[in-house]
Amino acid sequence: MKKQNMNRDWIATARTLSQALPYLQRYTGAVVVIKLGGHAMGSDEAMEEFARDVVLMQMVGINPVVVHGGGPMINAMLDKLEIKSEFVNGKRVTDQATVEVVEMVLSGTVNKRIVQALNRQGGKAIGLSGKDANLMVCTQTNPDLGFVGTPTNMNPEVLHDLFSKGTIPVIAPLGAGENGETFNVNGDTAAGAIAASLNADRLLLLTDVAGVKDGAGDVITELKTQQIRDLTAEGVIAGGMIPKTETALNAIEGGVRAVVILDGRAPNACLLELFTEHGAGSLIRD
Ligand code: X2W
Repeated sequence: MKKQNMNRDWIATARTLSQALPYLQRYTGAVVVIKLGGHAMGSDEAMEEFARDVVLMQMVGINPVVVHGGGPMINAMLDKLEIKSEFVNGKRVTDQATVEVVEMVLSGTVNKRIVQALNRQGGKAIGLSGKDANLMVCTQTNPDLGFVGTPTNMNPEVLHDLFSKGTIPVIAPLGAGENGETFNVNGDTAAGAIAASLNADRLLLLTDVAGVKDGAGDVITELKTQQIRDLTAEGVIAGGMIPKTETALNAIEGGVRAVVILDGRAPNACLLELFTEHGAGSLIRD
């Protein structure tokens, strides 16, 4: 009995792989930018699973780029150091002391955790931030926010070099200022700007909600950009979803083919989205 069940499992696995063929063909050579938010980063097991999915993407011919956040990890370190921090419209007010902690946590701990997880799964990942090779040059967003940056000049050549070597870039959302400043960039904003600079085929925004919800609270699986604008005007899209949908609209305007907002804590979220008919979360396109 047990043996028969096991056979059935293996047959299902083989069928799943076979059914993935059209999707694998569709995405060969595609650039997929994955934003991994701090809230979507779970246990070591969840990180291992995420890493396995990204390495698999690379093995089947996709060029994945991971852009990460780490807001909760920055909060924990600021608390430890007794540095107070507040958010205005979803952006952390960032003074000199804060930006040093942001860089230490994002480029240090968080970035290297992801790099190591990918490498442990057999990938070849390299960690960098927007400062490396002037990937993301920023100007100050608003003097009231201190060292918070808006990406103004993207130099993605280094990413193409890494793709050609089969390397997976893992990017911390810090930007270089024209005068040598370090800018703290919202992770979604950075992912959108990087995806646009690469004319990415997909930007996957992994978060801790299932997707964009309608008035009844059900996830909308596919939306046009105009629907996003309408639902925002009606107040259906509100709160923490607004920075995500704004990122999606800007990315699409900047040349990204489609953006997906999905729950990064769901098992194999990225694979489900890319390689099955079912998809995951909310797909937004023009
Ligand atoms: C963010 C950068 C990290 C981030 C911050 O300081 O928290 C700004 O707010 P999540 O995990 O994606 O939220 N930067 C300007 O965006 O992390």
